[in-house]
Amino acid sequence: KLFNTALARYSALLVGCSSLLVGFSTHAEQSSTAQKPNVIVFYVDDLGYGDISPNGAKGVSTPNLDVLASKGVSFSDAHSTASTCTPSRYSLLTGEHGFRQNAAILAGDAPALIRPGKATLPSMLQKAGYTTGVVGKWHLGLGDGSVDWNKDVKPGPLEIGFDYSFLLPATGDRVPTVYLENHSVVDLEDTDPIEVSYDHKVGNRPTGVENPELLRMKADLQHSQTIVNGVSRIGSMRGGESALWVDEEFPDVFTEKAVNFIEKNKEDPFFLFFSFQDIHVPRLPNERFKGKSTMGPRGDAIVQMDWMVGRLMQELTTQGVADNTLVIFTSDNGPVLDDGYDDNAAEMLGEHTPAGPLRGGKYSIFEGGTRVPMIVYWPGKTAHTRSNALISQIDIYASLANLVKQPLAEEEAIDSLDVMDAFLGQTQSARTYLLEESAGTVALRKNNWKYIQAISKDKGLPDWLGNKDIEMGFELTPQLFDLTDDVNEQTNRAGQYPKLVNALEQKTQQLIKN
Ligand code: NG6
Ligand code: CA
Repeated sequence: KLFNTALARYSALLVGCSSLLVGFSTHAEQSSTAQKPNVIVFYVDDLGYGDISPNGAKGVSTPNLDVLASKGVSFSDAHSTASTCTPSRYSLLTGEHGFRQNAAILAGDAPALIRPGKATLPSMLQKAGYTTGVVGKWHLGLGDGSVDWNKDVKPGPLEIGFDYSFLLPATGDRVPTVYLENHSVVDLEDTDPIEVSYDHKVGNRPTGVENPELLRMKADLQHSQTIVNGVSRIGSMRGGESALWVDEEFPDVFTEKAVNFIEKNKEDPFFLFFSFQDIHVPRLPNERFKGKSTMGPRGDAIVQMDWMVGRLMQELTTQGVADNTLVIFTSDNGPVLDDGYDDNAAEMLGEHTPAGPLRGGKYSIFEGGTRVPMIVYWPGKTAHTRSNALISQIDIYASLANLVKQPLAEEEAIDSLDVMDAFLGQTQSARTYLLEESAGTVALRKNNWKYIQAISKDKGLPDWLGNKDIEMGFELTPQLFDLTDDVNEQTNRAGQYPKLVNALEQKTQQLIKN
């Protein structure tokens, strides 16, 4: 297992050397001469492959991403590891598949999933001399089991490698609906302590179930508990009135925190994980973005997200660090229209296809679940190109480690490969094999083959997804697609290629074991 990983890292290194021989300047060469670059990961929530202009969006325009794509590398086959948030984020930050830790969508009061002592992308960068920060959505759990929001909330990001954190603790649709800066809830008053529960009602704030007349947006049953800012949420919360967030302020609050972080750390190399609430539900864009797309709140949230990217890119220039900053823009999973609130996302779609040419989306094991937008830009270092390299966010860890010359321990980032040359657009070859995950089910890409494991009989759709328009892609028999001429995964060729199915099943099992 370890040998394989080492071998893969070594061969990726050889690719780097050979490109050096033919006269490319590689990252290895650059980092010995240049200062270590700042790194920003823009991590959008639930943004589909087709949701941005560079990938053909119709109902919305994203001018700031157009600029990024016109200068950097824009990928057509880049993946999150999973089709939901928590496992994807887990993989990005640990270089390890979510299923190794049974990572599933977490409640808003779940304990920290990445435990102190675990090597992480930010802790690796800290060792390499970086100052590290996370701003935005977390959704990786906090605390040790029964988190007390009125005391120091830990362990959290600061215990696993971040020097600074400003968080939305779980998701926009989950309580507690407060910001957490480092260990403390922002603007909390001692006289009004917070209590959160995911199994019974606490306090007497109105709920969506009891007072639907107070709602600005209709919601399904799971999203019909405590009402905050006119929107019912998942989970129950009392107290913390002075600390409650206002959803419409997210774009300004989060960009301001990020601006401050950049300003404070511009002299040293920094790593910023900028994790959007957009375009997750509830979609409540700021007034100035309302009506800026033809698709209602979901499209307007995309415009807002694009503005935030532009705002921070501009700040890099203002602070004089743009030329030395490596920017990675991507999403945690594919798109979803109805995710619990009635905001007309499906009705207002028009010609727009959120997953582009792909089948499925968020929650799905089809390509639309994990194949997401990715743009990488590092002035003067990235090629200006579109790349069809098969690439995974899980590889950011080992690739950056090599870039900053930080050796990895044997048990560190075990699923991560150094494919920095592919990230920089210097080669179009990255992975041969890539695992995709959805609710514990896995699929394997081998180049353009896509193999989806059969699910066992007892494992059907999770109840709460049953009545939604979501194609999970789960079948009781194996599925095999040839994406070369069937990127929409329509024709199951498993019956035609039994030997290949068998080989891909063996390979899947081997990779899962690692
Ligand atoms: C689901 C929620 C959904 C969303 C998702 C997490 C229900 C019915 N649905 O459980 O609305 O919050 O969790 O999304 O409760 S993710 O992008 O963070 O994975
Ligand atoms: Ca998500």
